[in-house]
Amino acid sequence: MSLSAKPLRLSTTQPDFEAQFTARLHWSAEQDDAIEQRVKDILADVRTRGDAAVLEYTARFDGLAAASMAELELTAAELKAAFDSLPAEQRGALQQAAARIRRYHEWQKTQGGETATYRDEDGTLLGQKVTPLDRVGIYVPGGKAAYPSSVLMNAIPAHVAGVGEIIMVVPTPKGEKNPLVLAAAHVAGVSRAFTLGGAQAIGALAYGTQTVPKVDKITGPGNAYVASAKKHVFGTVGIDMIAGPSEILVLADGSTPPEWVAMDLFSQAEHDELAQSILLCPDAAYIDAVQREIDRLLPTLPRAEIIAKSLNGRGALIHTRSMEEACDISNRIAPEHLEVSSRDPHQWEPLLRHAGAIFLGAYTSESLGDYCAGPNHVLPTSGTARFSGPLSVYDFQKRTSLIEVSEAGAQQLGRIASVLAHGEGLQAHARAAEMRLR
Ligand code: HSO
Ligand code: ZN
Repeated sequence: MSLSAKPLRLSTTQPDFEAQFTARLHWSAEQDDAIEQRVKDILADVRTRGDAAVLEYTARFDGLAAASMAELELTAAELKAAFDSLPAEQRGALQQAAARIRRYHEWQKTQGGETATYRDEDGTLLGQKVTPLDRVGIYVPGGKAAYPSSVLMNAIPAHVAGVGEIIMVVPTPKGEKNPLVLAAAHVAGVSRAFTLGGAQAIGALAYGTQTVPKVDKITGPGNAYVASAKKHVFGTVGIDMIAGPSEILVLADGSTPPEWVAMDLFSQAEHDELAQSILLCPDAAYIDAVQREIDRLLPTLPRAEIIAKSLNGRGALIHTRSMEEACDISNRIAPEHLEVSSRDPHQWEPLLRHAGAIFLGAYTSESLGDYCAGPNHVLPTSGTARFSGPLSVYDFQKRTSLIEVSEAGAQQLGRIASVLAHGEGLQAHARAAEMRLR
């Protein structure tokens, strides 16, 4: 079988561009009512029966029979042993990646992640106190999407934020553990870990069981069941976001070797048949060159089949009138990852407003960001970068307002509050303010 990958070729000058472009972008998480109902049932069952329910679902769905929850807990010694068992090269790479991710998030914490106050002229103190969450749960997918890098990207910001306890859950169908995932948990400072997955794991974290402690927030990606369960428990606990398939948009001026761009498009396509890779470029000959590299390189990749499905179904190579127009289109897409593959990326960066992460210049392959540049790789997808940003230390903290009104301040504020309270018909409010007037 010979595979081929032909992303949809479009030009912004063609008359039906808008229609074609919109159709290609369209993606919505299929709302499967059957899944919804099963998830609700599982959550309700875990809530009432706790460990017993979790054990039953784990045996049924993961083929992992355990007599007690203790058997499903990964001890700190086991995580460390997994780390020690790795080849030195992998241990080193995990540690170096972790150190860079930690450094970045430590810096991030100094950028608005700390308690701060100011005083009015009359001595009134105002500000916000920042405190970490007590306990968070991190969901790590199993199977084909088991990413040790995602363990680092979720657990390290939590650790840096000062979260007291980090509980990791990871499905291990048939009990097959992924040593790199366990090792990453060791490196990232996970407090406790369980071989649990699916809606039952989300339920255990959200409601707590006899063995699994109840957390305050759950982060991390998962399949349709996990996504649905996270939506249902939101409100009982916090959640990070609901992640869709991975996306990359490359904005190219034609100065980067086309094979680099082709491989970058592949790098997100290989995640998922539904992943989206798009090239925007004002140079038609360069787009031809990228397509030639796609043809040449595709057969060399083990995941060629997934890549081909992703590129044929959702990929696009778009010829634009100019780099400025390419920036406009990129803003409309609001991609998860945006590479500015240009000789002068800083010329274009100010025009780019919506993206999960922007990778500047030919050397900044998106894959470096996935593993070790330092910023978080958990990013908003499906256009949600219009209103949200990367997972961060701020997701593992909360803010509490601080207010200390001085005697002088109470005179001025008391008059304002009194007027507004009377206006709202709230006598006790008004008098509480008035009593403090001299
Ligand atoms: N690109 C993915 C993250 C990842 N890539 C993990 C490789 N491993 C997030 O969109
Ligand atoms: Zn990736």
